[in-house]
Amino acid sequence: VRSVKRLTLLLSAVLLGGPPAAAQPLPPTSALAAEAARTLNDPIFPGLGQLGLDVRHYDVALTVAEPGTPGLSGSVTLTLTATRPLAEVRLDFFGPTVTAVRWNGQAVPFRVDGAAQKLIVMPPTPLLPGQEARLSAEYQGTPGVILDPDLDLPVPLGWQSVPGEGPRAGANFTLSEPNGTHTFLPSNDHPSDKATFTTRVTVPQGYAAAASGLEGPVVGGNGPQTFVFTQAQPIPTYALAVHVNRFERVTAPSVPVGVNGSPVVRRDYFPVGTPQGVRTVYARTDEMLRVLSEWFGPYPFGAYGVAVVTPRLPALETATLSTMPPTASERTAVHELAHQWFGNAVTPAGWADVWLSEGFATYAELLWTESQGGDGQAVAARWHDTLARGGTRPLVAVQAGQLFDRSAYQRGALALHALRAATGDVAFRAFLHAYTARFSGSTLTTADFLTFARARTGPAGEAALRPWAESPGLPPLPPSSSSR
Ligand code: MET
Repeated sequence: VRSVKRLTLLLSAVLLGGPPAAAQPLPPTSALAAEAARTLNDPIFPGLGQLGLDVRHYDVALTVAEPGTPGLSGSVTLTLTATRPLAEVRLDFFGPTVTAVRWNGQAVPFRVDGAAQKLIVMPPTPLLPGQEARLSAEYQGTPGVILDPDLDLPVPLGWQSVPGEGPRAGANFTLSEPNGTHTFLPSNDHPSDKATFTTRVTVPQGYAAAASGLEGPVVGGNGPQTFVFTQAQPIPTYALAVHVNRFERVTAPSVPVGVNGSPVVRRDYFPVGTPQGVRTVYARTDEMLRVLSEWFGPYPFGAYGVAVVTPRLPALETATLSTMPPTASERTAVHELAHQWFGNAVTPAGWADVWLSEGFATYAELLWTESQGGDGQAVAARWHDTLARGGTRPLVAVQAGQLFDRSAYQRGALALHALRAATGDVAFRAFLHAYTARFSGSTLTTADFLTFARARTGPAGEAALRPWAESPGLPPLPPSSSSR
């Protein structure tokens, strides 16, 4: 989430058992620029994605035979369409050895370009706009490790393995934002190409799997069991959760805050032996769902809860099932829940716009503080102080090291505080509801956001946002809106 940065790099490498022996050190993201001509040309990650490719659905099957070790075998079927003719499909992949690829059921040639992190598939005839195809890939072995020197994060991204120790069972899980999903899944690994997922995870007896979406019946008896999950609303690839552990699955009554008051299924996954103090952080999730849905509009998915992990990593808002370290606070719990609206349902079109996720999730911390009788303006003033002392930048990021910095988080949040101060609480709430209704299930840029704000809140709303979006300096602290 924040605070834990480079210092914990070594620590996490130790906790995670270090990168698997087979892993190659990665070139910096910038070295992948040559790939950019055929990619989505994201200014921060020029190598990611394929121009013209639209993945609609991933049907993923993963088998984890020895939890806590990095190895896995996988098979995925992608439902594809294209917006321009594609003579080859270039999926992001830095994963295990690919053993077979099929196109609409028929074996087709493929190659893996490790330097570009691509699985390149040659269909029998080009995929044309308006056509749909099914691409299946099978793979087995050790996922890659993405420890990007350009990205200021304390953790290798993607498929995580935590060896068992003493009473603690071995575990695996995904921690992929921004670009780790393609360590274990061939994918169009960019937030602009959201998709739905079916995730089937096969684990040894005694283990449980959890993943994004609603859980179906468990398949298998004595011996390995397969857990199946359906994520029916599109999400960005980095938000896919997969967890394997000896879990206690704790359910609670559903909360009627979904679209048209539909019930949101509540379940949390705690590793067996999780101390009560760690579980207590999530005791008020139902109230958080109510408070945030009043501000933001209906909760966008069918379920919510957390999966707790044992390493002290950053928390991540994996869809319907946030991934939480044992050290997470209630503030972090609110932050990750808010990302279900902002990040997972309403998604930045590229990594430069990540403040549209982090700024909104940070602002939710202030809204929660106020709902509990606390002083929101004092929270805003602390953020402003932090930026005044530590420096700041315009909201659109220009390099990887800025993605999770205080400007993405606190400056992004203060931009929303400024909009609220300019419009008043009633109009601000109406704006947030309209915003999630308009962009849920899709993506937008910062420019789209400013255009939408102007359309909904008028020139005054846009004028309040502009300096936060664009000024190189720090605009003044917005006043409390409760005075209006
Ligand atoms: N999006 C995360 C957050 O909640 C940060 C992820 S860092 C891998 O702040």
